[in-house]
Amino acid sequence: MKFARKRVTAFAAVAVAAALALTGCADTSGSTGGGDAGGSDGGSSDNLSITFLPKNLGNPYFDTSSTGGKAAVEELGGTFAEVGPAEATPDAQVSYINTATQQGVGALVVSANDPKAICDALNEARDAGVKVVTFDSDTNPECRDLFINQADAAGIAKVQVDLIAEQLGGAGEIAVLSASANATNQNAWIDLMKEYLASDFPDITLVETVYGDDDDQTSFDKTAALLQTHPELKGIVSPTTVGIAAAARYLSTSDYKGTVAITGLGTPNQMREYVEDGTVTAFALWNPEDLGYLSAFAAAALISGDITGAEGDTFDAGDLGEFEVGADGTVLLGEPFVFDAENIGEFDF
Ligand code: RAM
Repeated sequence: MKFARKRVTAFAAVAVAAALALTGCADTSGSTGGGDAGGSDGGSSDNLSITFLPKNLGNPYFDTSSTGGKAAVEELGGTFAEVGPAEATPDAQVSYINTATQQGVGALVVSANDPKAICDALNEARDAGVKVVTFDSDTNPECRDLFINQADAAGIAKVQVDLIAEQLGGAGEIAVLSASANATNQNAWIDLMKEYLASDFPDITLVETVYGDDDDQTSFDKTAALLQTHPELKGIVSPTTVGIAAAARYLSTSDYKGTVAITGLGTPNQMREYVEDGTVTAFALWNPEDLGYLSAFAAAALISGDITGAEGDTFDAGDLGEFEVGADGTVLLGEPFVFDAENIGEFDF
């Protein structure tokens, strides 16, 4: 697989993420204060204080995206911070947005738990001169300057359906174990999965979608409940790195191991043991470190006034090269990648 940034950075990413997890702290290296904030109407500024706000803290996926973001901000000579709530609930990010606005950060880089719930806070931030970049999970477009999309939503839906269809032999009952009920990214992918299932896999029935809230224990318990409620269940698709790891852990020590398939979106480091013990055949993802790195470069380009977020704007993203803003203020990182027993040993994130 050709992830655009050097793999060695992914190794470093894991070490930092592990250290953050151990201390239980957000990385606030570099203060987020001050600076002459420019306007969101295309004004320019040299206030390269960039704050990342993931859906929640304690998720290795976001630890890795923040590692990429931090590397980019440091490369640009700015100050990086990461803040966020413990739980991925719709409005839990509002207070963090308000604080960052009061601090006068140059940009906020946000993965939204809800497309609407944080909009007022984000627009107040923008009115105060903060550039707003969403990444991973978007808000409604009118609440941000840019959305950095990890991969085309239809492609993310397709790869997961293709994987479960292959693992099931094209027929049987499946369920979806998602993140939180309002998550923009998972809901978009699930809608597209349903369309693709209906058009291409008439013998696969999606019997239920449940929500583990991107919480490990909730996801684990929801997996157990699904298997109890649906005795004919043949597979689970979990389009969240938290959900798929919790479901695989449940299956790995249960009688369902090897008979109920689990696939979806996972990080190689969290899924490795379940691939090695035969619980999991294959799953997909992109490189979250690249996603964070690209998002930080996009934020910096907005802050400096190099771009406004208009379609056709181009900006430099360091090791990743040049990117162009597409329709609806969206920048696309790349394509999802499938991990399996053959290649998982090559990845460390
Ligand atoms: C979880 C989060 C994130 C999603 C990944 C695949 O880490 O829900 O938003 O993109 O899974």
